[in-house]
Amino acid sequence: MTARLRSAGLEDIAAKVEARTRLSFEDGRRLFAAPDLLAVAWLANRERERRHGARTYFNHNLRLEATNVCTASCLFCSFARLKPGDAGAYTSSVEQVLDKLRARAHEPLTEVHIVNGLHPELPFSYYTDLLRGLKAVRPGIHLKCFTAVEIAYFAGLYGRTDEQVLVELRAAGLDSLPGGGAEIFAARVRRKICHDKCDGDRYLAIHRTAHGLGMRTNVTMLYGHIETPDERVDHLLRIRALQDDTGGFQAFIPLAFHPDNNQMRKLPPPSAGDTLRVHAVARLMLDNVDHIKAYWISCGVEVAQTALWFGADDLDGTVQEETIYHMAGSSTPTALSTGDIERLITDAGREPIERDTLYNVVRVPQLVPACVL
Ligand code: V47
Repeated sequence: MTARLRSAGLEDIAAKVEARTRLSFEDGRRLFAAPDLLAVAWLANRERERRHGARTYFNHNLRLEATNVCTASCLFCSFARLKPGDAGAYTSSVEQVLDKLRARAHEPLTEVHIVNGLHPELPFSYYTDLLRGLKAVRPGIHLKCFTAVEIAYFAGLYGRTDEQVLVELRAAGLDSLPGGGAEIFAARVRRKICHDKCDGDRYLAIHRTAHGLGMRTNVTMLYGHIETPDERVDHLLRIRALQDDTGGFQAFIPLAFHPDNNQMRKLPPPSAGDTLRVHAVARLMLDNVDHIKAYWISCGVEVAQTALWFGADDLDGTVQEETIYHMAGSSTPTALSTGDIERLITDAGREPIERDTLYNVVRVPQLVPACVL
């Protein structure tokens, strides 16, 4: 591989990775530009295996979106409806959301992941009742709910600080924050694609506050639209800088832009090659984040499976109900069983580990690859 890395012009970066020397902005830029994708992958995979060996994580989770009413008008969003009463707008009652969890009483779920629109009329008690209700239905369940963008919106709407919002939601049962809403931190991009929601600094400040309160969070990057490679690297370095201070991020999740039914529908979706490269570069640049997640709903099942050799060590989970990506054109199933995920991982030559949200091991499935059956 040394000769190949040399001819790919990546020998110095390989030496840094080997010596565990932190990669620079310029290194990130070169990794995005290097034509030899498999050389980049090789470096990322070595780093992935150094941290996790063949272990590949997934969880048994349930994804819910309680309302799609959203005052923000993000150009990439196919899910949101501006006002209650607009065609296709819905807001579930707390009981309707709880019923979705009750209906899965027989499933060994460990996590509920909720992301909503920014609804202008619901009372704060809707969210605290929701959390309390979910915990009453399944006391042991981990509630990973509300993006930093939602937390910022709650603070403005209900006249609280970000910290007060987090403290009150936590008292009602919130356990961690999902990574949604990060998009691209660069102000140039945010002004164009999501001008009316919180900026990158506020997103990161809310994660910092959550970490300070002892909560773990995830962080994402929406790629493959109008961002430049430099803006991707900038995004990764801002995450790395916060992680140096707090250590509170558990996983980084690249999110592939889906163009159907939104205002950026003229753009093509990112290619498989670009998707695999983003996972690989993230693994190399984010030297202080433990997990790189290939969210199969976003990058597709086959590419997610391949990403397990491009730096990713996690596939997210069973999901079960998903609308954000399917309204934007995702052609994946909306759910996978734990058996499906275990088989995908094993067939990729990796070792499935069922985890909980905090990466505690729940179960180590025993499977053999289909090719030896
Ligand atoms: O915030 C919206 C993105 C996010 C589109 O924390 C789109 O474990 C692509 O954050 N094309 C929600 N992306 C999903 C999310 C997430 C997913 C999986 C795991 C975790 C985690 C978090 O989806 C939004 C936005 O960035 N999004 N529309 C679209 N058309």
